[in-house]
Amino acid sequence: MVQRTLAILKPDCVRKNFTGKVIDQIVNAGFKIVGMKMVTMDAKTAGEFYAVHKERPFYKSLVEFMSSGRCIPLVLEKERAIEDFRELIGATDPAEAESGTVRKLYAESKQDNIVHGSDSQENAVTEIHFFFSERELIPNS
Ligand code: IDP
Ligand code: MG
Repeated sequence: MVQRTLAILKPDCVRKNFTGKVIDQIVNAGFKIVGMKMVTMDAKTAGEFYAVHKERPFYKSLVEFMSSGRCIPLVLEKERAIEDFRELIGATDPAEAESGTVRKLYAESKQDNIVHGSDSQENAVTEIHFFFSERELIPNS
């Protein structure tokens, strides 16, 4: 089934100029980019995006990190996009990520881990709409 997932190139990715390399890896893995923008989230917005983690000890630091600079939300389309993108990026902690994954290649810590990927169909829909309106995602060729 063709699915859509939400990716975010996080502020560390943009700051370190890995944007081009990571997008190249995403496209080479067969994902079609159907939405892309650059945003800077304030703390309130970053906190809302990660609200599911608000009781976790790393939440405050995560919100500071995610609102520390520009990031790039992407809507990606592919067969099994959600699962395949999680595989492409690797484990949350780069020390545990498989070789060749985005996080293994570029991430420096469990928090500063370069990229976000939706973890379920339901969350993908919610997260896509967090950043993109329907009219920005009109299906085309
Ligand atoms: P995921 O991004 O692989 O889905 P989640 O558990 O959903 O990982 O956590 C969301 C984000 O919170 C991670 O990508 C990472 O930036 C940060 N994070 C998760 N666990 C930790 C931790 O133990 N310490 C610091 N930051 C963390
Ligand atoms: Mg997650």
